[in-house]
Amino acid sequence: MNKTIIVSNRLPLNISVSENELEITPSVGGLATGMKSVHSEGNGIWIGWSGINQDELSPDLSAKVDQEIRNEKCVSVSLSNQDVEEYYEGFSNRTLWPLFHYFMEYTQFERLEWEAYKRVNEKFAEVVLENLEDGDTVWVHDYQLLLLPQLIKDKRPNTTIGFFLHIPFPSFEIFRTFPWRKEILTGMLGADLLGFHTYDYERHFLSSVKRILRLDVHFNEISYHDRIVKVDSFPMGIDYDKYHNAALEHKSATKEKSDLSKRLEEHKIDGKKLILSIDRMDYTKGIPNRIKAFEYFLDTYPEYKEKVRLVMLTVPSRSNVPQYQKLKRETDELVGRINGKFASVSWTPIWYFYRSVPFDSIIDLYVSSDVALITPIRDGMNLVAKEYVATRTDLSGVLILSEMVGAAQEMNESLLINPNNFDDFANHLNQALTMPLKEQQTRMKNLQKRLKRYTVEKWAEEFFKSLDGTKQYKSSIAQKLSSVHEEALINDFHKKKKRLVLLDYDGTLVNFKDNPEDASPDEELYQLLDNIVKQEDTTLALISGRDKPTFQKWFGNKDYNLVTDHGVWLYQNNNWEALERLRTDWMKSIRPILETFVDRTPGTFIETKKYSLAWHYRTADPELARIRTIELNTVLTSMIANNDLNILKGNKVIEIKSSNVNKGRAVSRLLMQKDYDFIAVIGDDWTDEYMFEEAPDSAYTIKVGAAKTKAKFTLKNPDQVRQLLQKMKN
Ligand code: GDG
Repeated sequence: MNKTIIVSNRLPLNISVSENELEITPSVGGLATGMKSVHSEGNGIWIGWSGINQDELSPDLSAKVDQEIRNEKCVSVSLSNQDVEEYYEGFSNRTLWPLFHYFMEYTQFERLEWEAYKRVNEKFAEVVLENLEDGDTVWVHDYQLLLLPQLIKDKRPNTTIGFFLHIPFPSFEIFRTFPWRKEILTGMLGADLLGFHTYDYERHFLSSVKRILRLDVHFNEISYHDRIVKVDSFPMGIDYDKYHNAALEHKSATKEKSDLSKRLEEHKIDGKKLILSIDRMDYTKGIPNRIKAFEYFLDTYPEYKEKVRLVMLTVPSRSNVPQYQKLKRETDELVGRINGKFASVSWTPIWYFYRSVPFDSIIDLYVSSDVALITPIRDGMNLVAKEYVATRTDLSGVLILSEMVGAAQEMNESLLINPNNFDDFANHLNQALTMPLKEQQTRMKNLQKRLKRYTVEKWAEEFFKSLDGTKQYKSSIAQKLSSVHEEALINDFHKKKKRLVLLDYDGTLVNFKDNPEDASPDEELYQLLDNIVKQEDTTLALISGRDKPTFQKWFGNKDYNLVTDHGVWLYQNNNWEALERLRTDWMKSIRPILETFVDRTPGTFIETKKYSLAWHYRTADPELARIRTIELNTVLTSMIANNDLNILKGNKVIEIKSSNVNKGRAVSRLLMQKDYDFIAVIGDDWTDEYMFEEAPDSAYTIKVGAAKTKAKFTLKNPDQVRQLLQKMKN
């Protein structure tokens, strides 16, 4: 039975070992909850690091740990202290975490740690591969494992792989600074589906893919070699019922009040109000900023002195990393200073806890607080905001939420603020504290409605549905030219007596270059083509959008048939013949238009061919080029109506030429010359689709690259085409 393998840096288990005694408790975090149904289904497993260094345990105890982990349907990846130091605390938390959260000043680029990151991702890949069977699906989580999807895909190309990033994906301007940006992107592209919390992160990722890897992106699909990678947003939810029911129970008469709950209630007498914040002690969460803004609030609205209190729960995190130690000191000092500034005999403005508390205490805090103040500087999603809303069983309470967190995209009914604007901060806090109950309830009701529907289980389910959908791509794009097909093609080629081989040039026989003149044929290519054409009864035709002079220069002394300018000219038996009668008088009115586009779009240029004009935008900024191509298309469409012209959209080029010319017409002319019994057609471009259409059913039609095509088969790139031609040698 096919299974699902979940992979994350940490296993969803808490393991403690003391005096040779072992205690394992399943973790109750959001991710573990969301994955519960996926994980428990069939023989699904979860792969990750156990959080302890098993090398330091006795062999007996280590084996016992492994066994206990297995009992929980988990498999551990063993990490040494050095791995943890360099890959986890180092590259993950001192490079990726700050960079992806826009904290460039905290980001360090250490080659040694990058090497460790690669090494540990490979360790994870090894364990995944050991446990992977045909038909299994793999779902990889988060920024510690960005290279893992490709490492798995390389070894097991048929495995369906999903990846979800729990933190933001930064804008291109930030991501481009990263020394190993290409490796990270290609690592992620090993997945069939890439999920982000919000559309903005998805958009940033696609922008980097376009700009850095220069790949084609259609809406949210990336053509990558012979695959299509889908990118989408899936905002992670919470286990709504768990929080809601815990809050109901908290309020039930039978439940005995906890000490914390009693203390919180004591504070609320005489209509005093509690404001709550809960976060890990992390610089992304904006803790010092929040304290300073609270000070500004008390200065601006002094009437709230002795009337409100900020309860701040900060949970210790990554305390080995220097920036976190500094943050802790800064927070301690700020709380001390502000409490000192405002405190009276009976009141301190901030209650500050630096510790982790049990789940019940979290519920106590949520239930007792009138306002939740969730103001990170940057946060992938933020589940605390959602949990607070879920616990408001009487619909009272106000959520103040930073615009910079993923959750802000779907929690419009909260009071959204820019946490760096202290006036905004103070005014909204005042608004929250004076908000009529009716308005609180209306807002809370709408917030709850969405959270109830889009729970963490639903999130996992939606991701899986979409991941399953990517399997259809594999069947909807033409099938890869497998070794079986290849063998059939070659055998057929050698057997038949009237053979025709039709080949496009750019993107098919040679890779694209920034400047088309640089993509001239190399010695290997001449050899390969010569080897085909010198076989008896074989016609070889190169069919290209290139112009006649260029092909004359490159291939004029060869025995190949040449079709240039997309089908205008045919070269056979040392003779050029015009297949179409073409006008060029339109060029003088179209060229100035193209020139304005060149002026306004850096990196683009006009190529003048005998019968056509081509606007190339391969090296332009892809986002700008996308806008300009739509613009140009609109302008040209209105211009050409009376001119009998055609606009061809090629690979990063728009070409304008007399209408009715296309490669297909040239192909049908060649097909009429002889009763061919073997026909192979290979091309990569949109314009080559005309050739595939014209070819008879019995032909071997091959598209280079991944895209929807009329061809029967695909090959990845010009290298693979050359390997095929090599095998067609006599
Ligand atoms: C990353 C992304 C994204 C906190 N203190 C205690 C405690 N908690 C629980 C909360 C909540 C969770 O921890 C924190 O979740 P967040 O989403 O706020 O933040 P990160 O840990 O930074 O998580 C984040 C998330 O991944 C999911 O994709 O939302 O943006 O940074 O559930 O309730 N729980 C207990 N005691 C505590 O002291 N029991």
